[in-house]
Amino acid sequence: MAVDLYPSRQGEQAKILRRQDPVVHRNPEFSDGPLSEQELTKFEENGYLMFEKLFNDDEVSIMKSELKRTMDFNRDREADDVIKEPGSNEIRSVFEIHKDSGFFQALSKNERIVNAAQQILGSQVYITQSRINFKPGFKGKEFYWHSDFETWHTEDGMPNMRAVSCSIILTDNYEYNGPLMLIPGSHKWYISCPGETPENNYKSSLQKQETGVPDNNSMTWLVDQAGGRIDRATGPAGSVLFFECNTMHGSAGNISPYPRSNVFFVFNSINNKLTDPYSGQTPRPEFLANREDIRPITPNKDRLQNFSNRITKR
Ligand code: 6CS
Ligand code: FE
Repeated sequence: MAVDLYPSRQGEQAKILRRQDPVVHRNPEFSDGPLSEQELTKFEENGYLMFEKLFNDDEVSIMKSELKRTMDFNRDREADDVIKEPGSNEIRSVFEIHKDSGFFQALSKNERIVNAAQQILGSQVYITQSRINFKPGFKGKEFYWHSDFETWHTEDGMPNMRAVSCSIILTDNYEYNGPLMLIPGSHKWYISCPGETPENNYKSSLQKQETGVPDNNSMTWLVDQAGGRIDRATGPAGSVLFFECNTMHGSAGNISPYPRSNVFFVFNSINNKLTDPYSGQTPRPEFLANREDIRPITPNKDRLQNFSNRITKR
């Protein structure tokens, strides 16, 4: 196996390591994307970038009806890719929605988001993971602080930091319904986390992550280096947040009456395909970490449209 640039979960001691990879992979071949030089620099500095209403109200209403259909379809479906809230039967996440053969598959190829991902990663891209997070009102539970890359590297064998998450906000995100919180600049550091990965960790970590989370000292250090700032991805439905795979993020529970639903597509560079997990364990299932039949996405220019007469899942 190639050298492990980002060792983690290898002992009791947390370590703060420097990032070894560029944040924006500038490549003239993909430089005529939608992002301005100023936006790219902002992404480079902060590790995330929010676009207000990248999708208009008509598009949002299509997305919402498709979201409802996906919810209804999965409510009583017992399947690995449907994750319930800890201690209840409420849906927390539905994974691998970009293979639904309908609306979300088309959305995952939408040129507005794919072109931005290509520009940031400086290559063609594919989807390594996708999901919808529901976070219902009153009882949506938190996501503790984590870097996605820490998990994807250790448990899925993602070699380098060359992936970007795209979160399309489907409900208005307020300060009080558990919006995503991000630490500016945290993507420039890698928190090598204490502890070891339990077997089949994903069976509990998708409900409540306890391994691969930063210790309190490293987390305090990260917030201090950001000048005490913790940013929030608030905004109207249709807004889109791009965040770098190593940006430290998390979200609080939602005890407001208003749900907070997002669609997540994780674009990975075609030059950064998954290898064997660096933990030495068995790879996680395909619905969490795509390995089969990987092909670069051809961006899609079509208008979004309802797929209400089509089956929702494979
Ligand atoms: O396991 C995953 O791939 C994702 N889920 C959690 C709870 N943390 C890491 C990553 O975002
Ligand atoms: Fe995450």
